[in-house]
Amino acid sequence: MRLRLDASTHLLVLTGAGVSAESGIPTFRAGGGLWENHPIERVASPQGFREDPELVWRFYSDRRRQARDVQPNPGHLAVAAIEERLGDRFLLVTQNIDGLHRRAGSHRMVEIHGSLFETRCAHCDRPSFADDKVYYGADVPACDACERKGRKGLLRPNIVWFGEMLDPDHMRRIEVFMESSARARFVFLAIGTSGVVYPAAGLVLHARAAGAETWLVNADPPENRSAFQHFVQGPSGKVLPELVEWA
Ligand code: BV8
Repeated sequence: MRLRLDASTHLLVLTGAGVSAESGIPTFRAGGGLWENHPIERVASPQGFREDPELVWRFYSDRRRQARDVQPNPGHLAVAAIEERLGDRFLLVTQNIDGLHRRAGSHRMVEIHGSLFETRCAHCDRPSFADDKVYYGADVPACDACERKGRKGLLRPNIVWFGEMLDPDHMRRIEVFMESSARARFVFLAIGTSGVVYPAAGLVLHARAAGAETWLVNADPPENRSAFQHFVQGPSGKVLPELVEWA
């Protein structure tokens, strides 16, 4: 089954960990997934960070090192090539924090769960900053802006943890794109996501309400499979380069 696109199509793409699997980054919920050696709440939640910031920095340092050492795969490149053709009628929303879409050439992108290669302070509102350092052992990085004010502030990855709100500007950008697409031919394409984590997993329903034709490319049927009109089963690195038929 092929997805027909033409220059007037508005396309919203949502990706999850599955699109990075063929680059060698383990997904979250597959066997041997990232979280199997750590309970979620211990490494991807504010309380986990409060209780054991060293463990959390070791977990994310491992992921920084891993993401740095792998390459984007043909699935990432195919998504960037579609953006090239559609321009401002395209928006990519990714749940992934690994930076591989950006390295594959994606620009019109919202990283709704944050970025592995950015750090911010857990206590003050200093802007987040680019950071690819890996922190191991007891040296949990401290915020120098807090120190200058005589306060203690710990740095943390600029990532959205469970129980934390997503960036309202990100959600607004997605909403505006959906509104502007409602009057055109609007396609929503999800790739490599288990449809478990909200609000990302609910985007397909908002897109349908805005009149979108809904497509899913996934290795196996996910939780919210029934929300999609079209389901192409297979690895995204193989399916995506052949999926689109340009009119
Ligand atoms: C929020 C950053 C308001 C960290 C992540 C009870 C019911 C419903 C919702 C909730 C609930 N209790 C709490 C909630 C809300 C919660 C939530 O949804 N929990 C779930 C677990 C039930 N959501 C939140 O907390 C969000 N915030 O709602 O704020 C609020 C506030 C307070 C209280 C309540 C609400 C914040 C969510 C963000 C969490 N942060 N990431 C990090 O990355 O370390 S989520 C994390 O999961 C990643 O971002 C990941 O991307 C995301 C989703 O997972 P997937 O990407 O889908 O990956 P997964 O492994 O699951 O699936 C991969 C898929 O790919 C599989 O289907 C597989 O078959 C497929 N695949 C594999 N290989 C391939 C492939 N497909 C194609 N090709 C291949 N080669």
